[in-house]
Amino acid sequence: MFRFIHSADWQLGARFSQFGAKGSALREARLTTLRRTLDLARQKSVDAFLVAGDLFEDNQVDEALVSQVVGMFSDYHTLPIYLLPGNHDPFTGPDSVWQRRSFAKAPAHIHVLTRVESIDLGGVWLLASPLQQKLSTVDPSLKLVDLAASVPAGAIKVGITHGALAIEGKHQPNDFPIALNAASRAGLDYLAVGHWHNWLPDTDGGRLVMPGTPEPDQFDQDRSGRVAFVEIDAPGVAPRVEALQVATLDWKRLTFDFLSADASRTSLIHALSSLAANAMRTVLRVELTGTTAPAQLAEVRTWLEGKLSPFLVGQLFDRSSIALSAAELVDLQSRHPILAQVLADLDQIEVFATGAGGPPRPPTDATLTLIEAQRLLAQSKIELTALSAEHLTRARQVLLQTMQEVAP
Ligand SMILES: [Mn+2]
Repeated sequence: MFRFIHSADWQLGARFSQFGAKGSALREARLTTLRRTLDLARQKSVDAFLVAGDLFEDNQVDEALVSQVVGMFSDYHTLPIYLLPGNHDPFTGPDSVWQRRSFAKAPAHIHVLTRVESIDLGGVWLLASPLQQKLSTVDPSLKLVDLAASVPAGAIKVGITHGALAIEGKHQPNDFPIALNAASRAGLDYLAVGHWHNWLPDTDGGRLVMPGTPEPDQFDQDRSGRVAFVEIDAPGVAPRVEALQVATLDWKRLTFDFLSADASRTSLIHALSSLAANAMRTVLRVELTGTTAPAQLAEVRTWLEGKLSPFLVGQLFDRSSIALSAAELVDLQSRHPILAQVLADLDQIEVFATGAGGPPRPPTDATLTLIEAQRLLAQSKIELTALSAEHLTRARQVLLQTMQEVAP
């Protein structure tokens, strides 16, 4: 039996600059998670610890980080560790992170898979296809086909590589597209893949696994924060794969919608109190949506800022738009006559496109003709009839915000 941990996409050194000074807490969390995962590997006495690419955010990460990571791996001297260069940290030669002094001095149980090679782990073969560039249209698992044929038949064969899965419409052509049958095509018992940050289940009869990032880095990842714990009883026997939850931080997104402000406030109070116990481990974003008056927006912002302060990261993300009174609108239009004309043209386009006008407005000199509207839209390859009221509403919101932000 062969038992191992398969992880990928640690992206150590990722900056998280969108969170300002809090970014360092997120960087630190990744190291906490790595240490926890190595502890788990030791508790389970696994035969190997695999990183299927993108251990590092890029090849330019600080030497202090590289030294810290190699130092951490060094503490687990009974655990064979195999690190594969991915597209973020490709093995490009002397300038790659794998050529740093820390790796040159690393103890022998830390292996960097810098070339296409097969490694004998004692009746079990690890077959590696590392990345040596940031982009390629070639499937990196193709190199594993010949490699697998060159090792003794009747051995357990585990491949490791990095790239997108070649799922129609879900990958870029130059993002190392890996065939969905890459494991069975090469006769592998298991293919450890990294690249996408959500766990991708049930591919190639359960032999091809993408575990996702062990530490979430986006709000919409519902299947991240895991590593794969894999057991293979014998050659040709389906692997047992268990997702181990290892993440340190939880990313949550909540919404306050001004269209239903009272209900939003009630449900936010409820949601925030359920997150309170774990606040220092939560990266929280509250999105403001809908339309509201400036005074109400200010009141809600102040209220929310107080509620968000206990969280490790508490981010207000304002997607709401300002509802202006008729007097405010007249004032704005008089200060921005050209943009006011654009606003009137948008209203007119909505009449042409949908037969109905936008919101009532103080009268302007709407002079846009149907022919002119079609000519203007054609320049942007837009069919007048393809425009919906929602498109025009969005365009007006952007314009109104611009009018309020630019100096009169
Ligand atoms: Mn990647």
